[in-house]
Amino acid sequence: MAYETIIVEVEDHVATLKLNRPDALNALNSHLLGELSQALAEADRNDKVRCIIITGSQKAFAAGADIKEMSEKSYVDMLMSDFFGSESNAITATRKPIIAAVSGYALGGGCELAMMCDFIIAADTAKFGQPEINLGVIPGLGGTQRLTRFIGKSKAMDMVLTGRFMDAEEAERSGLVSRVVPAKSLMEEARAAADKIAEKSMISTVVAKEQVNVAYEMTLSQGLLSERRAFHALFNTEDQNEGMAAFMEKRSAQFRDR
Ligand code: CO8
Repeated sequence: MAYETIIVEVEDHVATLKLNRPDALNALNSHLLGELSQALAEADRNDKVRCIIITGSQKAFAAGADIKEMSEKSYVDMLMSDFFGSESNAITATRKPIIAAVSGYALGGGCELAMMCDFIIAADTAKFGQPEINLGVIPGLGGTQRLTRFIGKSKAMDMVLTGRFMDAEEAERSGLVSRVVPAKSLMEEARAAADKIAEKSMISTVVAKEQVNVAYEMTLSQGLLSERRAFHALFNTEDQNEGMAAFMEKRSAQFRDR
């Protein structure tokens, strides 16, 4: 399907979704987030796709929600449309792994979109921030919640209350991103990570993603039980037989998602 605000490329087992509003530094408006949700749902349904990358341009992953779109809205408009509610739910409902490949600005909703992905690979040019306080509002897509879980209260308060930007090195040191790579090799590194993920059994990949996310929603004892039961259940798959047999036979596993 053709989109206006994102470019979708499926190559081998990886779908790359590139945010494409260059004149607005990829600001997230309803149209873009609607298309992104649709493209993610499509990638989730496509049996060929085993991993997804969301990226932006060199200058901006996304410089936030579109301030021009929001500026005229009233409380009632926001409430009654549940502004960006269904789109953000659709993004986090994606079952396949999503890597955010971030170069340049990831601000406000852009930083929050990156945090909705499963992990973030940052170019050394990346800048993260929650500057909504400068607009007289607060983060609305997870910046007070996910960011606090990622980097802890003190740094999250610092970012959210001052609106300052964090560079890639600080973001890695703080646990916001999983790795920092030179800007010129960002897509190559993201692609290599996606290819690695694509080699695994899709069954254990989907279950692993679910279980890491369980850690954000449950107590430790509930989470550990959930993980153990999911682990037990994987012993009902051909891919578990194959993975363990391949180890013992000193060959690489040929997973068939069964
Ligand atoms: N929204 C709309 N347009 C934008 C945005 C944005 N967030 N960011 C940049 N643009 C536009 C600019 O207006 C400009 O367009 P034009 O040429 O037509 O004036 C173009 O992109 C280029 O931007 P700049 O000229 O400003 O580029 P600079 O290199 O000088 O500056 C910055 C880059 C520092 C990134 C600067 O553009 C900036 O500060 N942008 C705004 C950052 C920001 O405040 N982001 C937070 C937005 S609010 C938000 O994200 C809330 C999310 C929660 C939603 C909740 C739903 C429930």
